[in-house]
Amino acid sequence: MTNIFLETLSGTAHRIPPVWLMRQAGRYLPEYKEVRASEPDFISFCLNPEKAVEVTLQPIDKFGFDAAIIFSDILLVPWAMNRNVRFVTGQGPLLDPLTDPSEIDENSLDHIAGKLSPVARSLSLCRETLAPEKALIGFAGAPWTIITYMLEGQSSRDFATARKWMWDNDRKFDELLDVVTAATIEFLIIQAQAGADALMLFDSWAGAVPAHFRRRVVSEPAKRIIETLRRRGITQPVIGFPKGIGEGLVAYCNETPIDGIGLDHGVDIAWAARHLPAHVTLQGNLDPLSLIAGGEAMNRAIGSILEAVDGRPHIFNLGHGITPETPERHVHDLVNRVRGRMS
Ligand code: 1CP
Repeated sequence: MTNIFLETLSGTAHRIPPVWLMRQAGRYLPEYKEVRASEPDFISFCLNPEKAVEVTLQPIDKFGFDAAIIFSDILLVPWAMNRNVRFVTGQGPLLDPLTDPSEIDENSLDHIAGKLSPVARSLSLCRETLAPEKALIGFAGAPWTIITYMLEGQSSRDFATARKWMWDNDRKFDELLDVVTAATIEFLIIQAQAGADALMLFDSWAGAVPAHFRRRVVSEPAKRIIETLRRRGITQPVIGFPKGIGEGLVAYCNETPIDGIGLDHGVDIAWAARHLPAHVTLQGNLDPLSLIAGGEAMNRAIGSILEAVDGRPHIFNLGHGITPETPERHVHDLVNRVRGRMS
């Protein structure tokens, strides 16, 4: 049985590309909301393998996506580092803001694999259930994106605290990058060993990093993570998603040993198809809000992405996560349009 997601990620272009959507499990699905309501604490929900697998598979069963992404969260890493992480309904994540790397409990690094073992269990359970032609994706946040939550203590618009900290604390910032990089590696290794077919590194807030620091803060940690995975025997392909870095994507693709690159909706896909190195598989970049409009506007946008990447290995996806307001009907329409069946 061929797995077109994995074939595409290893460099084979398919006439009909594989398709999945970032944040495909979640609040736009009534059946997700039902399971979610049974586990009010979000971290306990992520660490409940039976429930995590159930919601991971919901969008596969419903829409027939080519890949499932395990239900978990990037903020489980600071949680496993003993930072006080909680999710407050209507407010998002809250953390006690870190003011100095010395506040990090270094011993916590020895226990990352143990504390996050329920996520590994979710992956192995999920891999047993998932059809062989579907791929299973494990993931982590990239160090910078995790650090923004650790320093800001919450979601942010401009990441002023984290950016100011970067300029004020040269050596300490590197220390922080080192420790979060080490924790991220442990999280990805247990996911790969448990049965993830591919790994994705979400650097959702890479666009906030001044270009001056991009190599050190975005590319170098990604490079170190992937090189360490390879040294430790992990062979699964890795997709990088440095959101919002525009022209910086060329350097990122050349500076990191990634197999695939996630493209946000701010990137001109025709430019990406022409300028990003040929050995990297492209993924993305439909604006998630086009799924709210649906109809011809969405179909035209899908058509122009397919046209721009024609001949290059490409995994169809959004430029960022699907939003809770998305009508399910439009998700079905998207999958049909990508697979060439107009409904
Ligand atoms: O109430 C709820 O149900 C919580 C909503 C939710 C969900 C469904 C959160 C809280 N996390 C998740 C799951 C999740 N998070 C997945 C697996 C589900 C899937 O994709 O199908 C994944 C891949 C993530 C990754 C994630 N979490 C990212 C990176 C991707 C991205 O969208 O940029 C980030 C930044 C987070 C942090 C996070 N988790 C949740 C919230 C509300 C936030 C903050 C987001 C922000 O700061 O804007």
